Amino acid sequence: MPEERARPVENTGEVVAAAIIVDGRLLLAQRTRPPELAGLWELPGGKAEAGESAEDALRRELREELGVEVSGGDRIGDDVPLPDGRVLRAYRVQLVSGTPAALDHAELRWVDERELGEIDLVGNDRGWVPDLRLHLNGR
Ligand code: DCM
Repeated sequence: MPEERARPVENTGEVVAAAIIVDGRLLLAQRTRPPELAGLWELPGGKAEAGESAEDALRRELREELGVEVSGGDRIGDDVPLPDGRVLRAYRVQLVSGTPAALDHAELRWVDERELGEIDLVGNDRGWVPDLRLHLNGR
C-alpha cells in the first residue's frame, strides 16, 4: 500500500467582507485578481490575520483597500465556506471617515437595490443578495 501522503494544511481563519451602505446604496468593488474573478464585483474585505478579531480585520482591510475608517460589524447573511477551509462572513459596517477609493480594486460602484440584482457578483457573495436588499430597503 502506498504510504499515506501528508494532508494539505487547512487554513482555519475567517475572510471578512464589508457591507457599507450610504443613502440607500451599497458599495461594491470590482476585483482585479485572480483571473477567474477579475471583473466581478464583491463586498470589499479580506483575510483576517492570526489572532485578529473580525472587526479589526475589517478596519485594517478597508483602510488598505479603500482608504477609509469604519466601525461596527453586525453580521449579514450566512457563512460561506471557502475551498481552503476558511469561512467568508459579511458584516454591516459604518463609514467613519474618508471617501472610498479603489486602492486595490479596478473600480468602485455604489449600487441601489435594482442595480444589485443586475451586477455580476463573485459567486461567493451572491447568497447575501436577499439580506443586502433588506438592508438597502429598510435601513
Ligand atoms: N472573497 C469573496 N468575496 C468577498 C471577499 C473575498 O469570495 N467579498 C474570497 C476571494 C478569495 C478570498 O476570499 O478566495 C480572499 O480574498 P482576497 O483574495 O480578496 O484576499
